[in-house]
Amino acid sequence: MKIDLKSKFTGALIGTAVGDALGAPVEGWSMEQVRSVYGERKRWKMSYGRYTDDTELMIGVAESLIRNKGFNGADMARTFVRNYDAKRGYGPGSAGALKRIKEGESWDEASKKLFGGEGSYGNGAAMRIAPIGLFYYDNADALREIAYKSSQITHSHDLGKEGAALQAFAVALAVRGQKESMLSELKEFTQNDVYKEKLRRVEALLDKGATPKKEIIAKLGNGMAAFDSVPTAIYSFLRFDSFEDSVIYAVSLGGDTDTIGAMTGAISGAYYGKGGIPNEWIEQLEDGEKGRSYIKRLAEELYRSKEL
Ligand code: R7I
Ligand code: MG
Ligand code: MG
Repeated sequence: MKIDLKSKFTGALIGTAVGDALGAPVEGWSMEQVRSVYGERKRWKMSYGRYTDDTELMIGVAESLIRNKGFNGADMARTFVRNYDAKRGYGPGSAGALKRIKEGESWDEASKKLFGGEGSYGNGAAMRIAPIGLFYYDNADALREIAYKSSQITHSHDLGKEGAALQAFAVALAVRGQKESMLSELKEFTQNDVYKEKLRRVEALLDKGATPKKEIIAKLGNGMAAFDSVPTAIYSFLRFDSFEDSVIYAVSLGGDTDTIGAMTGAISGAYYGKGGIPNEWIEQLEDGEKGRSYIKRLAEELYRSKEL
């Protein structure tokens, strides 16, 4: 079945928000604690519906790409600063970089001072990257370059940037309908040994089929580091045949649930389109000033800016 491109753009952005909102109430919880909230049922009810920093930053990426008809680092950084709402629960590194930018430091310098000058390898650049995966879905070189540059605003560590590029490329491949060949394409795309090893593990685990969640967590990770969460999202997408099953699985692993949910939701939404996302979840999403209606409009504008 051919899913139209506009629906895929909407699916990726709304999918990010849905995964984020499902994971938000249980972020940092163990697998067992998550089960105690959502239960063993196959269908999950979204009770909360508010998104976190993951989606707020994703919105900023989309807004800036649309306004500039492509990447503009200073504008994207300013947009993050303008949209910043501490109640959405930002990672300390991202919050620190945005504060420095607000105080006048340049967009591509502020993040370098984090973590003793190492820069952050958190998943904060990857979790917001869906609009870049969409905008550059047909150009892998531009996608890599812009994924790295957009990461630099908050994440200057190579592992933070590579995780963002990998997540962006997974979204791009999903837009192109490449699920079967996704893993081999990703393995070829990544330039980093840490991610190459993680992708080898993803492949071995997929070949193995049903595997205890504890083993998935041990081998792929469920934490806030990009290399402990981006491969987990890719696995969660590839392992199942629907948006719903993939995102429920991602959140059920516990740990950084909103973020692994958001990233799995982005890839799955880009693959199945908006129609693949359960309506009850979309309707439960907040719909204030920058809620679900706004996110849908952003996806449509991003799609139009791509078509022009
Ligand atoms: O990556 P970031 O924006 O965090 C995103 C997370 C998501 O779960 C969101 O939902 C939100 O809850 O926050 O924020 P960072 O602080 O840059 O990175 C996340 C964490 O990764 C840090 O707080 C550190 O624990 C760890 N980390 C590092 N630790 C040591 N050395 C990241 N980089 C380093 C490092 O270089
Ligand atoms: Mg969050
Ligand atoms: Mg998180």
